[in-house]
Amino acid sequence: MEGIVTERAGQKITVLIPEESKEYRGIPLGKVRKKEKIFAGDYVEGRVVDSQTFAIEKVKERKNLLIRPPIANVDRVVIVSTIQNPPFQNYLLDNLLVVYDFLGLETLIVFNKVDALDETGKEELKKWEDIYRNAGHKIFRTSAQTGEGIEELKNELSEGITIFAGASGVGKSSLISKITGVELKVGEVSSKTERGKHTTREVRLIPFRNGFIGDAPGFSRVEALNFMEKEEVRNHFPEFLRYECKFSDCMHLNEDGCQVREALKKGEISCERFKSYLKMIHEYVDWLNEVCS
Ligand SMILES: Nc1nc2c(ncn2[C@@H]2O[C@H](COP(=O)(O)OP(=O)(O)O)[C@@H](O)[C@H]2O)c(=O)[nH]1
Ligand SMILES: [Mg+2]
Ligand SMILES: [Zn+2]
Repeated sequence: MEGIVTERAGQKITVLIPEESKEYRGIPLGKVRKKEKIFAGDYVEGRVVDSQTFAIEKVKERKNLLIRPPIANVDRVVIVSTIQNPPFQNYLLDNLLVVYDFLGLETLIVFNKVDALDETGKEELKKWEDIYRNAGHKIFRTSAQTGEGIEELKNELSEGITIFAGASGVGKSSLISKITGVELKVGEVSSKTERGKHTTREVRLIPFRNGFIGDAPGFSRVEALNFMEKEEVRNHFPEFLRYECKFSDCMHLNEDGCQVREALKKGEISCERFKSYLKMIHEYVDWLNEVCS
């Protein structure tokens, strides 16, 4: 029989058998125990031993494994931000977009707490939505409080394993609770302040439609260069890929015939996004102030 690990907390492994819609305590058999670790998100094969126990005979090959918290076979990441309370951090969002795209995951951008925006906040939201939509990203506005935008978001999460990521306090746990109907701890302390106290945080995948949803840590900082080479970063700004520069290895800095720079001049690429790109790769260009005032 086939199952999926929905929870891994210390020695405790929970396996859901979708066929029966029932959860069992998973016990890895000797061969498995010696060979590999088991993580939430792992697809496993085995047999039901008694009404509470599932013997894990095999862990299927993982397509990926995210760390902190460890979750295997993630398909999609909902990156949650707010414009106000806490204030929007576009550099954090840009790093998360680059890193998850590099890892081969689908990314969705959610602006949450739209119920609580003042007039300035509403203007800001429009501005950033335009920027990310033009860059080619999928965007949702939501309120975990009023339910605005929740149905549209739900419809994107029907299959596969989805995790929610973003700064702490933006409403990740609130959104997951609203979507799945399963109560999660809201206002929980960020993983940063927790670090050291708990080395591995427990993860739980919550069944939703034909897929699963998991909470991820509140990142306060993520740097693309911790995951990839400097030359790789430009490949994960989808709007840059629309342009063909004179040199195929163009870093869009000071090269001749750089079409990304031309697109910036014409306003086709956002200066905010380009500034994030430069910051990510620790570069500076003299022409920036002239083009992006
Ligand atoms: N006004 C408003 N508050 C929200 C919304 N979503 C979450 N909150 C509040 O924001 C705080 C942090 O939420 P939480 O879900 O714990 O954020 P997390 O750290 O990203 O998991 C809590 O006090 C929530 O009640 C929303 O859509 N609107
Ligand atoms: Mg949370
Ligand atoms: Zn270029």
